[in-house]
Amino acid sequence: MAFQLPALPYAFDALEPHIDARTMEIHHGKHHAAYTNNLNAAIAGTVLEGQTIEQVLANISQLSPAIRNNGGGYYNHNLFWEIMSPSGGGEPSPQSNIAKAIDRDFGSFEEFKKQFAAVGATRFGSGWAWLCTGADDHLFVTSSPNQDNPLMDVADRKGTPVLGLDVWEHAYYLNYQNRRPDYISAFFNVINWPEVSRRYNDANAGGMKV
Ligand code: MN3
Repeated sequence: MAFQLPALPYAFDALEPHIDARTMEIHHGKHHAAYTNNLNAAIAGTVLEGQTIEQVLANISQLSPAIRNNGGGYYNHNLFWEIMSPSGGGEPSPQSNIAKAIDRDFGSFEEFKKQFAAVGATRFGSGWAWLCTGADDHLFVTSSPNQDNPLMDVADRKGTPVLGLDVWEHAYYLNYQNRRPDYISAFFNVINWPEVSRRYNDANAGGMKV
Protein backbone atom coordinates (compact mmCIF):
# COMPACT_ATOMS: atom_id res chain seq x y z
CA MET A 1 0.00 0.00 0.00
CA ALA A 2 1.40 3.34 -1.01
CA PHE A 3 2.06 6.04 1.55
CA GLN A 4 -0.45 8.88 1.39
CA LEU A 5 0.15 12.61 1.67
CA PRO A 6 -1.97 13.61 4.69
CA ALA A 7 -4.26 16.61 4.40
CA LEU A 8 -3.00 19.66 6.24
CA PRO A 9 -5.04 19.81 9.49
CA TYR A 10 -5.67 23.57 9.09
CA ALA A 11 -5.79 26.20 6.33
CA PHE A 12 -2.59 27.40 4.65
CA ASP A 13 -2.92 30.80 6.32
CA ALA A 14 -3.88 29.45 9.77
CA LEU A 15 -0.41 29.85 11.25
CA GLU A 16 0.08 33.47 10.15
CA PRO A 17 1.80 35.71 11.05
CA HIS A 18 4.28 33.16 12.39
CA ILE A 19 4.39 30.99 9.25
CA ASP A 20 3.03 32.53 6.06
CA ALA A 21 0.39 30.96 3.82
CA ARG A 22 2.54 30.82 0.67
CA THR A 23 5.28 28.94 2.50
CA MET A 24 2.75 26.47 3.90
CA GLU A 25 1.17 25.94 0.48
CA ILE A 26 4.47 25.18 -1.24
CA HIS A 27 5.85 23.24 1.69
CA HIS A 28 2.89 20.86 1.94
CA GLY A 29 1.72 20.79 -1.67
CA LYS A 30 5.11 20.62 -3.36
CA HIS A 31 7.85 19.51 -0.96
CA HIS A 32 5.92 17.03 1.18
CA ALA A 33 4.05 15.75 -1.86
CA ALA A 34 7.34 15.14 -3.66
CA TYR A 35 8.83 13.21 -0.71
CA THR A 36 5.69 11.07 -0.62
CA ASN A 37 5.67 10.35 -4.36
CA ASN A 38 9.41 9.70 -4.49
CA LEU A 39 9.23 7.36 -1.49
CA ASN A 40 6.45 5.38 -3.13
CA ALA A 41 8.45 5.15 -6.37
CA ALA A 42 11.56 4.01 -4.49
CA ILE A 43 9.80 1.17 -2.63
CA ALA A 44 7.48 0.05 -5.44
CA GLY A 45 7.58 -3.71 -5.89
CA THR A 46 9.66 -4.34 -2.75
CA VAL A 47 8.77 -5.83 0.65
CA LEU A 48 8.94 -2.31 2.08
CA GLU A 49 5.49 -1.67 0.63
CA GLY A 50 4.06 -3.78 3.45
CA GLN A 51 5.91 -1.98 6.23
CA THR A 52 5.11 1.04 8.36
CA ILE A 53 7.24 4.13 7.87
CA GLU A 54 8.71 3.55 11.35
CA GLN A 55 9.85 0.04 10.28
CA VAL A 56 11.44 1.44 7.14
CA LEU A 57 13.32 4.12 9.10
CA ALA A 58 14.57 1.65 11.72
CA ASN A 59 16.55 -0.21 9.04
CA ILE A 60 17.52 2.75 6.90
CA SER A 61 21.25 1.94 6.89
CA GLN A 62 20.42 -1.06 4.67
CA LEU A 63 18.39 0.95 2.18
CA SER A 64 19.03 3.35 -0.69
CA PRO A 65 19.70 7.10 -0.36
CA ALA A 66 16.38 7.71 -2.16
CA ILE A 67 14.49 5.84 0.57
CA ARG A 68 16.48 7.55 3.33
CA ASN A 69 15.87 11.06 1.97
CA ASN A 70 12.24 10.61 0.96
CA GLY A 71 11.22 8.25 3.76
CA GLY A 72 12.64 10.72 6.26
CA GLY A 73 10.97 13.60 4.47
CA TYR A 74 7.65 11.77 4.48
CA TYR A 75 7.73 10.98 8.22
CA ASN A 76 9.22 14.30 9.35
CA HIS A 77 6.60 16.47 7.63
CA ASN A 78 3.73 14.24 8.82
CA LEU A 79 4.89 14.99 12.35
CA PHE A 80 5.60 18.66 11.68
CA TRP A 81 2.06 19.58 10.55
CA GLU A 82 0.54 17.85 13.56
CA ILE A 83 2.69 19.43 16.23
CA MET A 84 1.66 22.91 15.09
CA SER A 85 -1.74 24.53 15.57
CA PRO A 86 -3.32 27.95 15.10
CA SER A 87 -4.32 27.75 18.76
CA GLY A 88 -0.84 26.65 19.81
CA GLY A 89 1.96 28.33 21.71
CA GLY A 90 2.56 28.94 25.36
CA GLU A 91 3.67 26.06 27.54
CA PRO A 92 2.32 22.55 28.10
CA SER A 93 -0.27 22.13 30.83
CA PRO A 94 1.55 21.96 34.20
CA GLN A 95 -0.37 18.74 34.98
CA SER A 96 0.87 16.97 31.84
CA ASN A 97 3.62 14.37 31.87
CA ILE A 98 5.50 16.29 29.19
CA ALA A 99 5.61 19.43 31.37
CA LYS A 100 6.89 17.41 34.32
CA ALA A 101 9.47 15.66 32.13
CA ILE A 102 10.69 18.99 30.71
CA ASP A 103 11.19 20.33 34.24
CA ARG A 104 12.88 17.12 35.34
CA ASP A 105 15.23 16.78 32.33
CA PHE A 106 16.01 20.43 31.50
CA GLY A 107 15.36 22.18 34.81
CA SER A 108 12.78 24.57 33.34
CA PHE A 109 10.74 25.29 30.23
CA GLU A 110 12.97 28.28 29.47
CA GLU A 111 16.08 26.10 29.56
CA PHE A 112 14.45 23.55 27.23
CA LYS A 113 13.48 26.35 24.83
CA LYS A 114 17.03 27.72 24.89
CA GLN A 115 18.59 24.33 24.11
CA PHE A 116 16.05 23.50 21.38
CA ALA A 117 16.51 26.90 19.70
CA ALA A 118 20.28 26.50 19.87
CA VAL A 119 20.39 23.10 18.14
CA GLY A 120 18.04 24.42 15.44
CA ALA A 121 20.02 27.60 14.88
CA THR A 122 23.39 25.84 14.76
CA ARG A 123 22.43 22.92 12.50
CA PHE A 124 24.59 23.75 9.49
CA GLY A 125 22.77 23.64 6.16
CA SER A 126 19.46 21.77 5.98
CA GLY A 127 18.01 19.62 8.73
CA TRP A 128 15.73 19.33 11.72
CA ALA A 129 15.71 20.13 15.44
CA TRP A 130 14.08 17.53 17.70
CA LEU A 131 12.73 16.98 21.18
CA CYS A 132 12.84 13.23 21.74
CA THR A 133 12.12 10.71 24.41
CA GLY A 134 14.73 8.01 24.85
CA ALA A 135 14.44 4.39 25.92
CA ASP A 136 14.47 5.48 29.58
CA ASP A 137 11.62 7.99 28.91
CA HIS A 138 13.97 10.91 29.50
CA LEU A 139 13.82 13.85 27.11
CA PHE A 140 16.70 15.19 25.05
CA VAL A 141 17.17 17.68 22.24
CA THR A 142 19.16 16.87 19.15
CA SER A 143 19.37 17.81 15.49
CA SER A 144 19.80 15.84 12.30
CA PRO A 145 21.02 16.67 8.79
CA ASN A 146 18.88 16.65 5.65
CA GLN A 147 15.76 14.48 6.20
CA ASP A 148 17.34 12.17 8.77
CA ASN A 149 15.62 11.72 12.12
CA PRO A 150 16.18 10.00 15.48
CA LEU A 151 14.13 6.92 14.49
CA MET A 152 16.80 5.98 11.94
CA ASP A 153 19.39 3.39 12.88
CA VAL A 154 22.05 5.81 11.61
CA ALA A 155 21.09 8.56 14.10
CA ASP A 156 23.77 9.97 16.42
CA ARG A 157 21.31 9.50 19.26
CA LYS A 158 18.18 7.43 18.78
CA GLY A 159 14.82 8.24 20.32
CA THR A 160 11.17 8.85 19.57
CA PRO A 161 10.52 12.39 18.32
CA VAL A 162 7.71 14.21 20.13
CA LEU A 163 8.45 17.63 18.61
CA GLY A 164 10.31 18.52 15.44
CA LEU A 165 11.20 21.72 13.64
CA ASP A 166 12.10 21.89 9.96
CA VAL A 167 15.08 24.25 9.59
CA TRP A 168 15.48 23.82 5.83
CA GLU A 169 15.43 27.23 4.10
CA HIS A 170 12.27 26.14 2.23
CA ALA A 171 10.48 26.21 5.60
CA TYR A 172 11.10 29.89 6.30
CA TYR A 173 12.98 31.76 3.58
CA LEU A 174 10.03 33.61 1.96
CA ASN A 175 9.17 35.34 5.22
CA TYR A 176 12.39 35.29 7.23
CA GLN A 177 15.14 35.11 4.56
CA ASN A 178 18.38 34.40 6.46
CA ARG A 179 16.88 35.05 9.92
CA ARG A 180 16.52 31.45 11.04
CA PRO A 181 16.56 32.37 14.76
CA ASP A 182 13.50 34.61 14.24
CA TYR A 183 11.66 31.70 12.58
CA ILE A 184 12.58 29.40 15.46
CA SER A 185 11.34 31.97 17.94
CA ALA A 186 8.04 32.34 16.02
CA PHE A 187 7.61 28.55 15.90
CA PHE A 188 7.16 28.57 19.68
CA ASN A 189 3.93 30.57 19.13
CA VAL A 190 2.33 27.71 17.18
CA ILE A 191 3.50 24.55 18.99
CA ASN A 192 0.55 22.23 19.59
CA TRP A 193 1.43 21.15 23.14
CA PRO A 194 -1.58 18.82 23.60
CA GLU A 195 -0.35 16.85 20.55
CA VAL A 196 3.26 16.83 21.80
CA SER A 197 1.97 15.65 25.17
CA ARG A 198 -0.03 12.88 23.50
CA ARG A 199 3.04 11.70 21.61
CA TYR A 200 5.12 11.69 24.78
CA ASN A 201 2.47 9.63 26.59
CA ASP A 202 2.18 7.20 23.65
CA ALA A 203 5.93 6.71 23.53
CA ASN A 204 5.99 5.99 27.26
CA ALA A 205 2.84 3.93 27.43
CA GLY A 206 4.16 1.98 30.40
CA GLY A 207 3.96 5.14 32.47
CA MET A 208 6.44 7.84 33.35
CA LYS A 209 9.50 6.61 35.21
CA VAL A 210 10.71 9.37 37.52
MN1 MN3 B 1 10.46 20.74 4.75
